[in-house]
Amino acid sequence: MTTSTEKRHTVLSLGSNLGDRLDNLQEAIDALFDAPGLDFIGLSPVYETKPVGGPEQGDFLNVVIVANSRVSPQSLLERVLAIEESMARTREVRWGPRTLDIDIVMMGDVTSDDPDLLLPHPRARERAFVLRPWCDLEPDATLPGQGRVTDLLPDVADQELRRRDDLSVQPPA
Ligand code: PH2
Ligand code: MG
Ligand code: MG
Repeated sequence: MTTSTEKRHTVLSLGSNLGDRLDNLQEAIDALFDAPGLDFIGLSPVYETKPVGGPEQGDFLNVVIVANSRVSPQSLLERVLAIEESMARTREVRWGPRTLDIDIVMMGDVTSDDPDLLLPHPRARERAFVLRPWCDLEPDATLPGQGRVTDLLPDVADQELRRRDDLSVQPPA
């Protein structure tokens, strides 16, 4: 499916609604770029967002990261799962509360129908907590196969979220 040297424009969505949410996001950002193969491009503002789907639960903090990936989708997925695990994420309830969730939204032109790694992410277009911060970071972004992010935003306008300019996470050290 991939070679390891090609660079792919990669978009990640991070969310937390348990524990110290901002700290969780920062820890994940630092861990993601700890190993070689992922080159940081940019980080969105922090958004506080009402939970979409799942049981009754607290509000999330969400951010979007853009990077160049020189690792394969499978290898990036392994990195993501290892970070989620190291941060003691529990996965008991689908779409339930979590200390940290990292979703790979897209990786260049990669398409994957592996159920463990669907690419581009099939629900990204339905989620304001992905589209809104992504659009702040990359106003001209396109979700492959779905169109421009600015054009997808009106469809999720009913989802409650607010930009928290009083909160910030730092680019990876
Ligand atoms: N993640 C989910 C389900 N629902 N809602 C918000 N606001 N933010 C999330 O990150 C989120 C969600 C599943 O990963
Ligand atoms: Mg998710
Ligand atoms: Mg996930």
